[in-house]
Amino acid sequence: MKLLIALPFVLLFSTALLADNPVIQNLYSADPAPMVYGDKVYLYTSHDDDVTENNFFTMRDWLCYSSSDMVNWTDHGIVASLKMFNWINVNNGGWAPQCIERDGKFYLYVPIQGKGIGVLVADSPTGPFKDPINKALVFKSWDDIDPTAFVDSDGQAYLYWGNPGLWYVKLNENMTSYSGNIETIQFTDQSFGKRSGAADAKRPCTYEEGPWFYKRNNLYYMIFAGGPLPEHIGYSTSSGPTGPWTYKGIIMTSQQGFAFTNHAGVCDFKDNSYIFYHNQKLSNSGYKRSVCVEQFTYGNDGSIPSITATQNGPNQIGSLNPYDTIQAETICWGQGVETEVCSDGGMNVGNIENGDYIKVKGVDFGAGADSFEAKVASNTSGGKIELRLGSATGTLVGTCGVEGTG
Ligand code: FUB
Repeated sequence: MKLLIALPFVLLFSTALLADNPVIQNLYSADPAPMVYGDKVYLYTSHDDDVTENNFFTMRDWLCYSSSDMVNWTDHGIVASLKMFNWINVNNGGWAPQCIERDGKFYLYVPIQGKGIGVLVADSPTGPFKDPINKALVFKSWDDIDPTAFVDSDGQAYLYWGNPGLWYVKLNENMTSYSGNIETIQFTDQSFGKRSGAADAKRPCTYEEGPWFYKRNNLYYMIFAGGPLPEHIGYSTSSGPTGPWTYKGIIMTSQQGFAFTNHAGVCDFKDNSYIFYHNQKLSNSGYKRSVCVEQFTYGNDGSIPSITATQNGPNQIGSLNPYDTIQAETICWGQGVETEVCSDGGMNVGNIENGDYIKVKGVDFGAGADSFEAKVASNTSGGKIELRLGSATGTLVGTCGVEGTG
């Protein structure tokens, strides 16, 4: 566990139902893309900068988090950035990502707004990622954003993407090239929903952007952000990977998101189903969004119910074992702290000031604990970490003194 300590600070072991949404509190995250691998969900997100330039999206890199219980999330920091692409020279436009695994390699598909879709590859879900092709994987126009990839059971992989159109290619087995043409999905009210308000040739139905493509029980799903603005989340299904698509309705209404965009990622994990989305709850700005998650249950016919955005988020799966080494940057809810790259490797929690806290949820102390160890440094005169139960003013169960270490 690594903490850079400044002043008294509270580590909170919570059993109480405090807000767990948004999932990430120390920075702005958007466009969630979950990937289940091993016994964890990896959550890739885009990253809205704290400082918005030109009153538009200001996005330069992509983040990764992981969880084995859906409420405590470990911060893996920035795993990819625009700087990794030598064929562009831009400092903005890192929009909605998706990472998928194939044969032990991890492929991160990212749009670089206005420049096409790039692909990065790594040997682990958290990187290091590298650009294996040194060019855009696809590029037609501005419309090439929001990639979603899926490997079907017959081994054929697909990449869908687009705003305001929806296109796909068949990816080759290497996942970094494709065969055949870029195909265009034809929109009708029956396939992607009748648009309320003005429809035009470019936006004839509800589909706007943010496709999320997967198969479950032999039914193919296309989740998408629908218009008009503010966006809602809708979905269509098909019996085949390339359609024909049948519109199935709205999953999350536009009133649920409170941002002018929304963007969904869906996964099954440990027998539960989850939808990730984003809102502007922490900023009140559509350019400073935050990722949230809800649990849901599919209908027997594969339908997705209408989902309400909540503050509490999903139920915890199992409990957190405090006798394992827990990274400090494993957080259910944090206040005041920041995470950063640690000079010892990995990440650490820093910028800690008096009264800041981290909540970790559902900690199982078993028969009880005698001691607490932390790996710490302080460039002030030190401080103390207080361990409290239930809330930041809850029962004090331990105090860890920290010397100034320089
Ligand atoms: O995050 C930038 C853009 O906003 C995404 O590419 C869209 O899906 C929308 O969320």
